[in-house]
Amino acid sequence: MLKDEDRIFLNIYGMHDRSLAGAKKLGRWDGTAEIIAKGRDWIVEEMKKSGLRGRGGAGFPTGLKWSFMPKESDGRPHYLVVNADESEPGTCKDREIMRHDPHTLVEGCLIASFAMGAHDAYIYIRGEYIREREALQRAIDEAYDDGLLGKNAAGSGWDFDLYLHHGAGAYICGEETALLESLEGKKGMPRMKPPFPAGAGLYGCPTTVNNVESIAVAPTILRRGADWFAGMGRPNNAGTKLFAISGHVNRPCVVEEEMSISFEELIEKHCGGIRGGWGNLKAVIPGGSSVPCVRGEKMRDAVMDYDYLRNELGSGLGTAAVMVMDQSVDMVKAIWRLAAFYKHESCGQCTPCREGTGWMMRVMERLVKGEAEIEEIDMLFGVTKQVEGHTICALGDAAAWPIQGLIRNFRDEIEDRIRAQKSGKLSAVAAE
Ligand code: L3W
Ligand code: SF4
Repeated sequence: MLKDEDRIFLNIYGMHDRSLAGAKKLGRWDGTAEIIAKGRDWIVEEMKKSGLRGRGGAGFPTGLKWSFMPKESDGRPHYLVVNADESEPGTCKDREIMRHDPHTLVEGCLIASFAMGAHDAYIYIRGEYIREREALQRAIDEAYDDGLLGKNAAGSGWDFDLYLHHGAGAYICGEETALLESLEGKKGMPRMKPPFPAGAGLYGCPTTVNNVESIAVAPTILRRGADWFAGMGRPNNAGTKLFAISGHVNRPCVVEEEMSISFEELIEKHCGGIRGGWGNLKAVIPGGSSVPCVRGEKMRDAVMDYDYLRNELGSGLGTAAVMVMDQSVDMVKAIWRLAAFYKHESCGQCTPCREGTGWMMRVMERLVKGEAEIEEIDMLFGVTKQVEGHTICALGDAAAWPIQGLIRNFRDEIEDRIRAQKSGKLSAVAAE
């Protein structure tokens, strides 16, 4: 359980003044120049030692990613790009940072950019985030007025400019290379990797793309030390994490907790328990809509971190958007809705995803109506396997995994539905 003194995000829900003056009282921008004076190598090594894994969904080690940026300049500028296109269904944690604690991010951008030799950084913010854009722009303007950005930023000797770019509301622009395309003024379509952005990213230049939370925690890690951060959570799952808990809990919330907290403790301590009690828990999607659902009874003792959810439950921590579903939820319909989402958001450039998402959605539609044959369940599973791992970007996997989770965990519900339809017992409401 996270101790109060170990919290990084001190202004979730905006209980304090979020202006620069208020942020400074909370310790933001404290000794930024001193951190930078320790040099690029020290910062990157410290980030590696902290064990921070990327908070955007994939959990790739942040310090390692920073180390991929070329040490020497070959004449091309380096860029940091912050992925603030928070669009994963269920995910609303970065929103809290940008609305109420924006200086954690702005300070993080300066330090991270210095560590990667970047004099410019872009924050790409989701189209729907109007208030967040305004709050963030205010923070950027304040930082310029105070000499924290611009020439000799924060007295560090490093010249640094930070730009905010407002997206137009497409889920796929959260995929890092689609985001770069969009930032360049093109249609947001993912690029083939490799090359990874560190080799050829924005305008073909060395670029690191990091999630908002990953960048926003960096200044505190560097102030308090890698060992402090690494001392929280289980090995390989270090630190604190923002969890966004929605659905059938008594008090949905965004909360910072220690990584590897148990699901039960997370829900009891911060959400007032499951609606109707633990016996009423049916399923949980623990990491945003792209990870498979898990049956409720398996979740109670679950450890909320990357390795446990993946290795023990076949799911994932993803963005730590924890969606809780009680017995009132029709699982087949819920996953059909996600299938429709991915079909809508597919950019269409690769065949398995373009055709597969439509195909999977249509079969899911027939399953909702109970109009399919039982054998089609295995066929649908087979199609998800044809899509998974055969596409340019992770959207194909993201479309396949929720359906795989449904079939693995709630096959009985699908079969019951087909049988009920055949015997004329499927209610009109269930099938609509
Ligand atoms: C250099 C290598 N760089 C990997 C970098 C790569 C990227 C990061 C992770 O998808 C997942 C997705 C969603 N040399 C490298 C390398 N990198 N190998 O590491 O890469 P990757 O491909 O594992 O994942 P990704 O494409 O970044 C992200 C899942 O997250 N997700 C949520 C997404 C939604 C949001 C949101 O709304 N905020 O993030 C939830 O599960 O499905 O699997 O930077 O370049 N050899
Ligand atoms: Fe586009 Fe889907 Fe291919 Fe990703 S997997 S590039 S979203 S068609």
